[in-house]
Amino acid sequence: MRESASWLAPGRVNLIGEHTDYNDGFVLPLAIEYGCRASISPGPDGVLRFVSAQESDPVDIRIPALQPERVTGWAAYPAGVLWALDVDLPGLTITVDSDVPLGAGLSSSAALTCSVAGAANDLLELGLSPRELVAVARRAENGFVGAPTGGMDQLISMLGKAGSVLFCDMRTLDVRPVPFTLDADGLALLVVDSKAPHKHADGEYAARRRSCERAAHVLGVTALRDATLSDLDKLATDSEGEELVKRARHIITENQRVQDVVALLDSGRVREIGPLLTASHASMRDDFEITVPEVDVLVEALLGAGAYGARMTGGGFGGCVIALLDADAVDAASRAVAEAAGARGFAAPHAFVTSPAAGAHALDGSNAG
Ligand code: GAF
Repeated sequence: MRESASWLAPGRVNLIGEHTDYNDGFVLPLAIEYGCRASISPGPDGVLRFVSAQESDPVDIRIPALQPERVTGWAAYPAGVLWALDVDLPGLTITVDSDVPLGAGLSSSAALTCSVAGAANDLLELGLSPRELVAVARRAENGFVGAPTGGMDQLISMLGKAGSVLFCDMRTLDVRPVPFTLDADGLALLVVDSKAPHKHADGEYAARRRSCERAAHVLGVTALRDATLSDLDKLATDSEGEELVKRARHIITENQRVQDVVALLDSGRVREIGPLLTASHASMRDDFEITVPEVDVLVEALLGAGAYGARMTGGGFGGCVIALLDADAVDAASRAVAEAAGARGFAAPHAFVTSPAAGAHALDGSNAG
């Protein structure tokens, strides 16, 4: 075992492809410059000690108690990673410090799990590949924390590339970086955190997943990735027909939009992706029903301020909106969202420009030993 190991893993925004990951579909996320730094070193005998710069008290877990559903709160995420490694563990101290805004839909949890997975892999000299670490981080969230999420967030946090969005096939887990350097075109990607409270987000996420699985089952396909618009009539006869048609229509059209955006980016026609981003938002609002008034208002304000396209990003029910716009329109757009939210009595949004950052990596100076 080494003396210590430290990793940094980023949060993400998703350019397009929402709720398609657990339908074996396509996503196009980018890592952002906010991330979580995890340092791990040998700790007290038989104990895993979790310390967070964002929490007042450390959490101690005796190693035999490292079992799904026995750990709650923020420490369940890093604890889940150590559980998912499935190795005999010594006592360890795990220290984390994150600047990914919490509850904003920017994947603070993947930043946490991926940074801990990387640091633990180095400290314990396990030799796992980045892809194996993605699987560990995902197992932590699905199998230990109990969140039925789809895998996009861990994939981009671990494999993100500076200057590129990552085109991911969530069936094969093949990924391809697609250059996304907006500066050169005088463009910017603006992220606006609605600060809307996440109401019932966990239950609604699980409900959307169940509807998609049911729709796939009714159609006799492995996942909605395999369905087409001409299949929708077959869903209409199910007892939940109206809802299944809407949910499936979002997934089918969203998978197509991701591929259309990739084709446009590949041919350098960046501004032309705007209408596809906005169509994605309409589909999430009207068919998948995962937006809330706080984010719909922001999208309208951004389009009114001249954005080429705008959409909610992430799991939904609050969180962030992204917009593609001219770099010199950023200030006016930021003022427009503040005014629009204020006029409706919503929380003051927080806007920042982002660009694709690097994925998870070891930090210099760690791994001594
Ligand atoms: C959340 C989940 F964690 C992802 O797996 C994905 O489903 C996303 O919501 C929606 O696209 O971030």
